[in-house]
Amino acid sequence: MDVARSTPDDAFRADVLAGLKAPIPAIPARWLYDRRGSELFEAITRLPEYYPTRIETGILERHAGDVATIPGTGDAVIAFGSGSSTKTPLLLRAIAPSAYVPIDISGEFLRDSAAALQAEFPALPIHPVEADFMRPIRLPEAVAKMTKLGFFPGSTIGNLVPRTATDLLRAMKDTLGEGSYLLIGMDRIKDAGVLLRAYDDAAGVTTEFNLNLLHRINAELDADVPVDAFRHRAIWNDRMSRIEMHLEAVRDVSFTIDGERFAFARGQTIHTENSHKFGFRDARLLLRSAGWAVVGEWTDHDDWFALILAEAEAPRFAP
Ligand code: AVI
Repeated sequence: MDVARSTPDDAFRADVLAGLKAPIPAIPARWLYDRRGSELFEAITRLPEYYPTRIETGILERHAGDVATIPGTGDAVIAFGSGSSTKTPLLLRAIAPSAYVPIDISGEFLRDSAAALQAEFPALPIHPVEADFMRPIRLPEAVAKMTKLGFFPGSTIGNLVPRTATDLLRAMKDTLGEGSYLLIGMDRIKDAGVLLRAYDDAAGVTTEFNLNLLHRINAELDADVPVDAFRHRAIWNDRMSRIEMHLEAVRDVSFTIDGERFAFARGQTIHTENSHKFGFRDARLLLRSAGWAVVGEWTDHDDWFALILAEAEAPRFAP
């Protein structure tokens, strides 16, 4: 018997078609990260204008040892995402955990990065979990009784709107359990010029990253989007405290995707990503709204980026 199954392709098609028909056209940012998109994002992290990776790595170099001194942050490190090849080793070296659990929805990334880490830490038990961490996850039996430190660097939390960010932080709390800790990177609100340069670099790598979404639509869906009819735009939305990435039509344009016709007038945009930035209190309020109490915070000398340690609070009666 044939069983109807929805594939990632179906989800991509459905998101693109629905997103382009929406009153404010938008495509979920996760579709930016195919193989080429992930390579381009890696290239972005090395750009001179893109400060978050460099600064967060510096904070970890200076302060991972401070995290290790807090009791209960020692037994198992649970990484949400495959882990970064520089940041994760810095944390593992400082914490010296008894186990490491990377969680990622992409089995391929997970296996590659786990193998690379195993080579660097041959004695460390690594238990990769292929799963979507937006939902609570049952962790491997081997770490069930261990104290847990979740790790979510990169200010990836900023790519979610606050309502979804709260859902994710709650799911992380359910996954890790009461009394566990979360070490999370959050990018600060700062001068708009600095932010705009970080998301619209002189070498044009972020332009290529954004336009790659249109190439992906043409390659994977039955589509004929003229990529040269769009340009990358980064906007600082002060009211929402976020950088927005858009693809803006540079002329009137029409195209077909999967047999459906779309028309964009010159100047109309497709919203492709948000990157929220957080003031000192914003970060704490977001974490608190999901049951995480901040117990430590480390920043760089310009206060451009924060690495925050939070503890999963037990529910309590409140007035
Ligand atoms: C993955 N994420 C944290 C990046 C950011 O800064 O929001 C994605 C990115 N988009 C353009 N440049 C970087």
